[in-house]
Parts: sequence; structure tokens; C-alpha cells
Amino acid sequence: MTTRTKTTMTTSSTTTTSTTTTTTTTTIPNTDCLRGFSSVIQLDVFNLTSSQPYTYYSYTYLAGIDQTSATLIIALRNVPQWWYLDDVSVVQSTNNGRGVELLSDGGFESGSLAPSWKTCTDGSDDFVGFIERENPRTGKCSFYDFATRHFDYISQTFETVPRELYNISMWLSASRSGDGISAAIFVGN
Ligand SMILES: [Ca+2]
Repeated sequence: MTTRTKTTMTTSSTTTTSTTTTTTTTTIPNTDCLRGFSSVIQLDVFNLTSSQPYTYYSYTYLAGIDQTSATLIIALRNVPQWWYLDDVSVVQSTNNGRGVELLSDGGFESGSLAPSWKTCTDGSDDFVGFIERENPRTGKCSFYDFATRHFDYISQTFETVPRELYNISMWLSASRSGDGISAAIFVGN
């Protein structure tokens, strides 16, 4: 089960508004980057036509009856230029362990994707994103992805307690306007 929550936030330096619906779509791309999981749930997919400052996206995820791990997968494509991703978080929202951050280096401040994050791309002709100091939301670093023809994927696996609820959140910024700016959020297990 998945639900989406709307959060609208404003800070002094950056205007942030998340999109929201309560619909869970099931059109999951047929890609090698999503194979290897017994199931993949799509939490969100959205397209932009203009650049946006860092915007907060949050979701609720319910672990399955026997599920002890899950993988958050963020798919990004941006025809004119690039995405920035920062402050990715997964926290258990109920019972013991509530509020404890389950991702490692969700702010990319280590300066290295490995060992916490994995990347994958649909196109061998695209380079996969990397950590950059150009436009962090917090700290000094963010994930920077330039995928003009195919989706790139960044993922991290976290432990789950069966039947527990998790809050998944992240901040995304798109650098320029265009008609090919897309992102999708998945959880695989
Ligand atoms: Ca950061």
C-alpha cells in the first residue's frame, strides 16, 4: 500500500511546493535498472515543463508482511539540462525505531556515492550522475544528474520491519525549462 502526502513548505531562500495526488500509478518502465526485484511499487511519476527550485516530495510506504528490506529507487531524466537531488530520507513512522534515519549519506555530504548509493542508466551513451558542489540544498554537496536521452536511476537499500510504515522524502531541483523533465520514485523489494 502506498499513499502520497502533500507538503507545502516555504523557506526564506528557496520556495518549495510539492506536487500531490492520492493516485498510485502502475506503469513501471521495462528496464534492466528495475529488474532483480521481486516487486517494484511506483510511488510517483511526474513531468515538469519549467525549472524549479528545490522542492520537497514525501511519500508513505508500508512494508509487506514478511519484508525485511526495501530499495528506494529515484529515476531522473532531464532533456534540457540536469536535476539536483538532496536530503533524501527514509524514517520509520510508527512503533520502535520511529524517526530514526535509515538511509546512509542521504545528503551526499560524504562526496562519494559508494558504498551507500548505487546508480544505473537506461542508456550506455549517457553518463550516470555524480556528487557535485554546485547547488546543494543543505551542506556542500548534492547529487547531480544529466540524463538527456534516457532515465538514470539512483538507489539505496534499507532495512524494514514487516508491516511498519515508512516516510520517504527528498528534495529535487530542475535546472532549466524544457519538455522532457521527468522523475519517478519507486520502491523495490
Ligand atoms: Ca547535501
